[in-house]
Order: sequence, then structure tokens, then C-alpha cells
Amino acid sequence: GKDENATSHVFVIDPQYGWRPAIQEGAPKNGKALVSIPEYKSEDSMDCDGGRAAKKGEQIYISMKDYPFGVLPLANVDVNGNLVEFADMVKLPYLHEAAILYNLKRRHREGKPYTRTGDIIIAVNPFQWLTHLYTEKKRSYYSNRLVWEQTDKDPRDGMEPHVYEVSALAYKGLAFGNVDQSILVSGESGAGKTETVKIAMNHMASVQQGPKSEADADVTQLDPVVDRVVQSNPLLEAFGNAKTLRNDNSSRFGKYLQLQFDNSSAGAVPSYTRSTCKLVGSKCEVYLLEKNRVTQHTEMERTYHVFYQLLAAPDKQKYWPKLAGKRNEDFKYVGKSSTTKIEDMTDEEHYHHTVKVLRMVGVDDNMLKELFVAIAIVLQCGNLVFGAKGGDRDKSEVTTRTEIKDLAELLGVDDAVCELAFTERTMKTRSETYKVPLKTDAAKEAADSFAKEVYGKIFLWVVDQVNSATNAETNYQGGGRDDFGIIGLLDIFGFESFKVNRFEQLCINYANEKLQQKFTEDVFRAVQEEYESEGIELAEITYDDNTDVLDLIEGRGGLLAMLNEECVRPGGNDQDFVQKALMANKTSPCLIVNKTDRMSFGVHHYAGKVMYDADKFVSSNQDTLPTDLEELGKASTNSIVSKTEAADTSGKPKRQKSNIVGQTIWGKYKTQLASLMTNLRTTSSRYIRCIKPNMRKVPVAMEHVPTIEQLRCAGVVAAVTLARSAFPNRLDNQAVKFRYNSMWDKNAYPSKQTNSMTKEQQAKCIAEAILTCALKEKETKNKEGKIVRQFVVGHTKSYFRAGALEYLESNRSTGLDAQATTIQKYMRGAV
Ligand code: AOV
Ligand code: MG
Repeated sequence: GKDENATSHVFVIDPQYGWRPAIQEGAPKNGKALVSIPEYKSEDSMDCDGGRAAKKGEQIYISMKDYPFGVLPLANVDVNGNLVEFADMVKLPYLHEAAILYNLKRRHREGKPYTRTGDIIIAVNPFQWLTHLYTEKKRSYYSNRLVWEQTDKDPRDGMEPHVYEVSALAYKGLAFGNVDQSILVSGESGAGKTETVKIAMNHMASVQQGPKSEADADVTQLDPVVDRVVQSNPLLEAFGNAKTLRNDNSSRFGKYLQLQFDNSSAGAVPSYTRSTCKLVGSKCEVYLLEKNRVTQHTEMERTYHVFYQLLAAPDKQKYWPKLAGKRNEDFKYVGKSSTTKIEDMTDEEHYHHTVKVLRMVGVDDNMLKELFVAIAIVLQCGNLVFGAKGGDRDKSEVTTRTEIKDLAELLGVDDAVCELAFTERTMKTRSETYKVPLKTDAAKEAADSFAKEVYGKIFLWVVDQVNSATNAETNYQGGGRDDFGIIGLLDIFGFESFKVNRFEQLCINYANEKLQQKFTEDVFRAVQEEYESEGIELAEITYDDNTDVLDLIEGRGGLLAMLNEECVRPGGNDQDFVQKALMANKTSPCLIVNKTDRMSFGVHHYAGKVMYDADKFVSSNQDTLPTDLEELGKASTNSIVSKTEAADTSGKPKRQKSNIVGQTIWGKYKTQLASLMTNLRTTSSRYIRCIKPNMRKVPVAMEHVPTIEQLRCAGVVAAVTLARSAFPNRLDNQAVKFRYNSMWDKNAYPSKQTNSMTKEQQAKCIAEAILTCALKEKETKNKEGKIVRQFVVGHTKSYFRAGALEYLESNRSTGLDAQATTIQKYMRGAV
């Protein structure tokens, strides 16, 4: 029977803290539960700390209707009421958002940034270097245990989760399974994606050297290729990263780095004593560099690191004598920078490092000069000031004469030619070609677009240099083969939702939708495998995918198609785009109409609703430079600036000029993403979800609300729930018997067990009978009037629908202590 006095540790919804711990006093009555809410000084101290011994706060009645399934989520606590922590969240007996949050919080506070949920690693940014986690000893520990030791059971049992576990398993999958691998790292800005990728890469460089003894664990000798591969990351950061409000070293581009392994002896007897699978090179593909940052950034932010590095260089005048004595504030695109150090190094130190790595990837003195001159050209474009020409407002000229002369000198063109390229536009009709003068604003815009274009070329040029120095397809002679085993590392911008969201956010969120789709597929596949091994029918599992959103974005007549149409239509504009897109997609469940603003529309993304401001969508999507500026670039004596076809890092055939839609930014991006996805689908993927625990970038602290938000966006909650799809909670069949025996009416629901059965089979029968009895009242009917079972019993475990286990809990005879006892036994793997 029910015990009116049973108490349980639970979580309650709190507007400020998302979830807070509380103690439920007795079973709920009339949809209300009596709960006492302990007092806490701060969010940091908010934890389950000693249960009933903790200072009791006020007792209030809580309406259960705010809670999914009409029950309060139970906390995973021990007999003392302390939160129990799980390195693998799949093992959490009570699984829900609050349990995930508090589990991560507790581990984060204890200096354990990594938590596993099945095969996914959640990495909470520690914002302090926990150096003991990243030693060569640690690296070989993970490689020895996970790669080189032979074992039948899951070798991760009893191991602390780590990025190294992901890299080791990926390496093993390639070396011994001969299947290409990928590691997909995601998370919001500043969550730690780029650092995580570097950590994983350093590990790959180490694991490929083969098993190591304790004694030589601290000796690492990287061969030159591996060194180049490892160093290529910081080099790309100099050109593609910048200080933002969220992250001092924010990547402003997406990156897919493919590590190439010579795996030619795979298929031969796998050798656990030596490494046959060697890292021999890498190939990097980049996505959507944020070019706007070249010409403008907010006061608290910076433009790309390399500009500051050049200006801090003691020998900068060797690239261009006029750079001598020039400071940041002498260039408008750079301006004042209050930052003296990025990642603990001054701009000057970074400069030396950048140059060192540039040389390492084969850039000689001559090309180094070309590169820095190209950068100076970009800087110089920002210093051009335009004024009305001879008082005529329809025409413009450069009023800063020395600046245009300097720019012309750097470009190696005549200064009159240079000026005309910015102040006039050549128009072509079928029969004639003529020039129209530009007003000052348009001329300024032309100078900015030129600068952005040049910087885009610089960036791709650097990527090309890195690729040609590291790509094994061209550099590697060994092994006698030209295709390599691949481990791909994806470091891509996380989901973004700002106050004002623009074209760039839609592109970024689109990429995240694509990745989410794959993530869901993969997680679902894993669930499928688990249920199959438990002998459970799959028919009952359904999950929400994001096909609807993807249809809205990339489908026929979707947002992308409408925007591309508007971009090729003469007179195409942002407002018409919005109106046409709304019309064409009015049946989409994911489109949000903004009745008060014709320039705005919204999308229901998997991670939440985002409103977009269509201002500049059409122009942002266009990728064609006016011919005058294209010609100016071509005329330059600087070989990086004069490159006509933007360096193609994908190695695919050059785009066709006739296909205008294929030439829009988004059109190209879609193609790039599609090829990335195709590529990823041939690999076995592993996921690392990075979480930024607080916005202050400080150690230890975890702010609940933003963390919960990220867990939702990263699909962590969904994934864990999906991982336990339909049946999020689980208990060993033995535990079911132990715990709910008292709710079992043996006469009405006899068990079908027989003596000839194994213990396991008997437990299964008993669990089946108990649960059928105990959950009888909880049964619901679906739309078709069919009874929805609240549980299924597998070979070893029982699986419960959300709410069912909580229902059992609040209706069984004993309270808190039994809750804790079960968990304790659960932890010991006993029961
Ligand atoms: P991001 O790549 O996810 O942001 P980063 O990898 O650049 O984020 O990490 C941001 C900062 O967090 C780093 O500069 C470090 O100071 C710190 N950090 C990250 N990971 C660790 C770690 N494992 N240990 C210690 N500190 C860490 V962006 O590129 O902005 O989306 O566009
Ligand atoms: Mg980054």
C-alpha cells in the first residue's frame, strides 16, 4: 500500500535556476505535491547535499501540471541524500534534463570536464588548463587500454571519459576495422570545439606511434609530416580566428580536417604490438569565412589575428618600408586594440610563430613577402576616404591622396587606374559598354568589397599552402597506394540565435540542421542495436527528425531556392524575397510569419525558434565582384591578389560561369555541405558536444539556464532521451523485483516462470508480471485507441516510458531510503 510519509529527492522548475533540488513530502494529491525547497546561498552551492539534513526551506504545494507526465523528476541520490555522479549518463537510473544538468555540474566542479552518454562525449569547458589530463602518460594510457590491449568487454568500463577515448576508438576503428572515421565536434562559440579538435589531433599523432611502455611515455618524437599536420591548426587560426565578445580566439570559419593514414597493411593480421596504421598527412576543407569582419568589427572585438601580428612584427618594414612605425590605430580596419595577449601570447610572439609555421609548410621568403604585402593591401583599402568629385555629388574621388598612392604601389598598378576602379562602374549591355560614376558611399563600398575579396583569397591561399605541404596524396610515397584511411575532424560553428539574426546565421543554422539530422540517425541506429540485443520489438520507437525544417530551407521552393531566384532577378530585393518565400512555404509547419515586419521571418529550428532579419540577404548571397574590381585584382603584380579563380580547396572541377545559382554564396555552400554530408556518411561518426558552462569564461562555475539551453541545442537531452527513446528509464529486471514486489498482486498477475529457466529468464518473467500489475492504472490509449504499454521487458532490463518509473516511485510503499539503496546497488552493478 501507499506510505503517506514517504519522501523523495526531486527537482523542481525554477525560473531563475532552471531546476533546483527539493524534497517531495509524500505522494501527490489532487494534482499537487507538497515540496520543501532547501535554501541555498547561490547557484554554485545548489546541489543535493545531505538530503533531509540540509536546511529545510519553505514548504509549498506544487502543481504537477507544469511537469511533463505529471510527476516531479527524481534525483539520483545516495542514502545520505547526496547526488550520485555517473561518468556515463546512460547509467543514470532517473534520466531527465535536471539529472543531466546536475551530473555535469558536479563533475565540472570536481575538475572532470568530460562525461559520457553512451558513445557521445559531453565536454564542459573547464576554462583552466587541467594539465594532468593532457600528459603524454594520459595519452598512452588511453591508447594502450583502448587500442592496443585485447579484451572482450567494453574497455571503457571504469575509465574516466576523455577526448582521448574518442580519438583512440576512432583510430582503432580505422586501424583494425579499416573503416574511415569522423569525429564531429559541436557547441556554441567559446564552448571549446577548436581546443577539443587540437587535443584529439595531438592524441592521434601519439597513438599512431604504437604501444608505449610507462618508461617511454613521456618521450614524443614527431616526424616532420606529423609535426606539420599538428602545426597547421594554429596557422589557420592566425588567419581565420579573431577575438569576439564570446571567445578571444573565435574561429570565424568552419573546418573539416581529414587526417590521412597509411593503412595499407590493414586486413593483414591486426597487430596489437605495433602500429601499422601511420599518420602520413592531412587535408583541410574550409567553410564560410566571415569576410565582413575584415572591414568592420565592434569596439570590443577585433578583426583577424594576423593583422595585429603583422603590425606587431619588429621586421614589418621588410615587407613594405612604409609599415615602419605604423600602429594599429593607423589603419581604420584595425583600429585600437585593448587586447595585449591572446591565449597567453602577445601579438608579436604570435607573429614569430605564424612565420615559423609558414616556413614549415614551405612558404619561402619571397612568398612570405607576397603574403604580407597582400595583407597590407587589405589594410590600405580601409584608409581610402572618398569625397564628391569637383563638388558633383554623383561622382566621387579619393581625397586621401597618399593613401591611394600607397595602395597603388602595393598593388603594382597605376594610381589613376586604381582610383577609377573604385569610383566608376563598367556597365555592359548586349550592344555597348559604358561607365557610370559612383557616389561616395558606393565607392567606399567598392573599396570594402575589394578588401574582403582579397582577404578571402589570402585565407584560401594559406589553406592551399597547408594542404600542399600536408596532403599525402601528393607528398607521400610510402605504402604504394593513393587512397588513405581517413579520420575526419569537424570543427564547425554551433547553432546561433542572436537578437538580430542575418544571412550568416541562417547559413550556420542550416549546417547545424544538416548535422543534427545525421546525429539523430546515428543515435537512433545505436538505440536500435541496443533494443535488438535486448530482444525488444522496434515497432514502438518513433522519433522526431528535422526533415520538415530541412525541406523549408533547402527543398524545392524553399528559402534557399527563393533567395537564389531573387538574386538573379533584375531588381531583386530583400523584401520581395521574404514575401515570395512566405507565400511559397505557407504550408510549412516550420515557417514563422511576422505580421508586423515585412522584412522578417522565422524558422522553427530543432534547437528552437529563430527570427531572421532579411536585410542584406540578397546582397550577402551574391558572390560576384563588379568587373572593375575583378580587373583591378587581376592587374596586380601581387600573385596572391591577382589569382583569378579563388583557390579551390576541394579539388573539384572549377565552377561553371553559366550556372548563376551555383555561384551564389549559399548555392556553393549547399554544394559544399552536401558533399561533406556524403563524405561523413561513408565514415563511422563519433560525437563530442562542447558546453560553455558560463558566459564569464571562469573556471568551476556553472550557470544553469545557459547550460540547459545548450544541452537542448546540442540535442544532448534529445539524444539521451532518444537513446532511451520511448523508454527513457531503465532498471535491471532483478531490481524491478526487489523494488516493486510489494505492488505485485501475484494472484491476479501470475508470473510465467518455470524452474527450467535460467535465472535471467526467471527475472524477466517476474518483472513482466510485476510491472503489468503495478502499471495497470497508468496505461493510456493512443489516437487509434490502442493501448500504449508503459514498459517493455528485455532480456536483462526493463524499459519504462517517461513518467512510468516516477509513477511507480511515488506509489510504492517505501520512500527515500529505498530510492537510494537501489541506486547504490545499481552503481555497484549488483542487484
Ligand atoms: P570554440 O572553438 O568552441 O569557439 P575554443 O576551442 O576556441 O572555442 O575555446 C575557447 C576557450 O576556452 C579557449 O581559448 C580556452 O581558453 C578555453 N578552453 C577550451 N577548451 C579547453 C580545455 N579543454 N581546457 C582548458 N581551457 C579550454 V568559436 O571558434 O568562437 O565557436 O567560433
Ligand atoms: Mg573555434
